[in-house]
Amino acid sequence: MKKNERKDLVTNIYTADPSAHVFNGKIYIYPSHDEDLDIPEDDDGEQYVMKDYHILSMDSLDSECVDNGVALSEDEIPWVGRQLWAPDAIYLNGKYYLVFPAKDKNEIFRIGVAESDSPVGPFKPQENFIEGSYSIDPAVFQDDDGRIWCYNGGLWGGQLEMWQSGSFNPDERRPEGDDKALCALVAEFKPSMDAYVAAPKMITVLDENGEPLKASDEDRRYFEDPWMHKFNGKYYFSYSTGTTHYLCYAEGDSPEGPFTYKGRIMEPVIGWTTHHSIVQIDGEWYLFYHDAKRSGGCSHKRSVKFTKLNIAEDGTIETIHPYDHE
Ligand code: FUB
Repeated sequence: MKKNERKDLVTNIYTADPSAHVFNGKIYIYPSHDEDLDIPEDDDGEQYVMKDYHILSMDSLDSECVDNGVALSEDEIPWVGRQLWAPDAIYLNGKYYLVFPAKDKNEIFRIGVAESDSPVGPFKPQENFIEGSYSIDPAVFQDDDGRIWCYNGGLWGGQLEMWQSGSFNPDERRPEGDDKALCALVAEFKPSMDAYVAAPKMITVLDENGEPLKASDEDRRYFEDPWMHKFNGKYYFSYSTGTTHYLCYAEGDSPEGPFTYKGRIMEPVIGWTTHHSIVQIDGEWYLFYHDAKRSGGCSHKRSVKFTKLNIAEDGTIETIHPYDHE
């Protein structure tokens, strides 16, 4: 195992939702910053009070992880009300873009973008959120043809159910039973990273019979935390099942899907949420994730870590049991 493998990468603050990337040969991790506050938990995620972003970096997986300090805070973003949740980042044409969700001043989750000349910020936010964006957990993927896709969406506190009619309705019913499960949204970013090309569309995960997963299929259906990686020309969409706490993946032939369910990437971690990213470093694949072990299981005081991911030639991912080395 690598020196830092499956260990908390930093302990000076709580961090969650790690989106890892390699820029110029160095590893950068774009996490949420969990506040060390005692707040009762609820299904709307009121306990996830995050006010700023800190970018983490490592020269290699064996190096110490550095907290580069505040890169962007909520009071610097004109459109934001509160709750800076799980971000991602992308490097394009000499600029680093931080893509993040937050509630606007009307308490509606939107996706925003901020830019910097440095991978660790400080990031300068755009004046407004991305028009047509909603819900949480953006993951940005640039395909080999240069097109930039944004996956995002989360149930419950992530508000995805509230948009089923096409506009925001906080009283919308949650799909249940044999209803088709909701899934992540996908939208293409313009290369300027200040607008979508078209309105987001909902992707579909199919079962082994080619049928869309149902809302009752909580072991397999999407809840939050989308990610995309490409392997041997296929697209692998991975996500958290939320209520059942698995990281799962599905395979497809296009970045917009549909995807067919393939299996589990990781069994549940300590804490309610599970959230990840998948990145290739020096020819090997790694899973970045978080757990709440250090805080004794407090779901909103999490710590990011990584572990090796074994992917077979046909794209099959070996399931990780997060504590089997202990
Ligand atoms: O960190 C706040 C929320 O918790 C994220 O947006 C979800 O993915 C879950 O990890």
